[in-house]
Amino acid sequence: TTTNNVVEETFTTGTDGKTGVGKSKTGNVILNNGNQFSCGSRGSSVTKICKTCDDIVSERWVTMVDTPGLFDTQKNNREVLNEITKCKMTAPGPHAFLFIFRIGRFKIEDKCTLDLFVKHFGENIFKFMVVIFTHYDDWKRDMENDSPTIHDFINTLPSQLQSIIQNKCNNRAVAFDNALKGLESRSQVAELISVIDIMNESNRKNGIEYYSNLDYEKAFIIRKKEILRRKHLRKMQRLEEETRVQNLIREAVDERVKNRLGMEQEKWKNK
Ligand SMILES: Nc1nc2c(ncn2[C@@H]2O[C@H](COP(=O)(O)OP(=O)(O)OP(=O)(O)O)[C@@H](O)[C@H]2O)c(=O)[nH]1
Ligand SMILES: [Mg+2]
Repeated sequence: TTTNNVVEETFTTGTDGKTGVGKSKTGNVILNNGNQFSCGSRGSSVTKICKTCDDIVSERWVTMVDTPGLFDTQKNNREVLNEITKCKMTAPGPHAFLFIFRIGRFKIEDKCTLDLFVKHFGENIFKFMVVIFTHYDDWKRDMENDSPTIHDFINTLPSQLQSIIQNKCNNRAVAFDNALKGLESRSQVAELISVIDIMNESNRKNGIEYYSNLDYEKAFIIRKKEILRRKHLRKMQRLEEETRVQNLIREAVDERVKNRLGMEQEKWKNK
């Protein structure tokens, strides 16, 4: 809402996803202010560190964080997730996570990207997640039907991802054609902002404002517990293996001693 030209509403959001899917370009399109975030069609990952930029979009301040992508061509996923965390967890916390996929054939790496992200930030992240499918222009070109919707595309995805979008993200998915200009481009941004508004409104009703440090700490504890559980499991497996080998040795020794004794007894009997 605006009162006397003062923008009251404000929110922080960021682009996340695999490298090269169009995160930075989408950030630029949302902010409508040119090339704040470097993007490009290159053979290796473009965005290396997070960058924050803000502007008025649909009558509110939007702070946008552009992040590097997972499966970066040089950095490992742990380094990328740490870089995203450093930037995302600046107070108070993001109101939305824009998880970006490139429209097209869904690959194992796409699923891994989402899994890694959710493992790192915890299941609570779904409350703030909106999925954006970029390269909508490619999809439109390929379709015979004149006006395919993004939900037509979602119906073609593997059922696991369909279910995540429909159930965990409450069907919050928007298509972006980042090649569009002018009004057409702004109308897709307005659609996204209205999806975020509805999400924020519903979160506020449940007493949640943004993804907080507490959400992150909860996820951190779950991750640590999982690491400890796996370590414990490996230790138990090692112990079991050691005991099994020791028993085998003992059995073999017992067998040899028994045979030896038998032979000695035979010798005595025959004397
Ligand atoms: N035609 C078309 N091109 C797009 C679209 N979205 C992004 N691109 C192009 O895809 C290329 C990669 O986009 P980036 O925004 O750099 O991708 P990124 O996810 O930020 O990549 P990294 O920073 O390397 O992880 C650029 O050349 C963009 O112009 C889209 O919707 N349609
Ligand atoms: Mg980028």
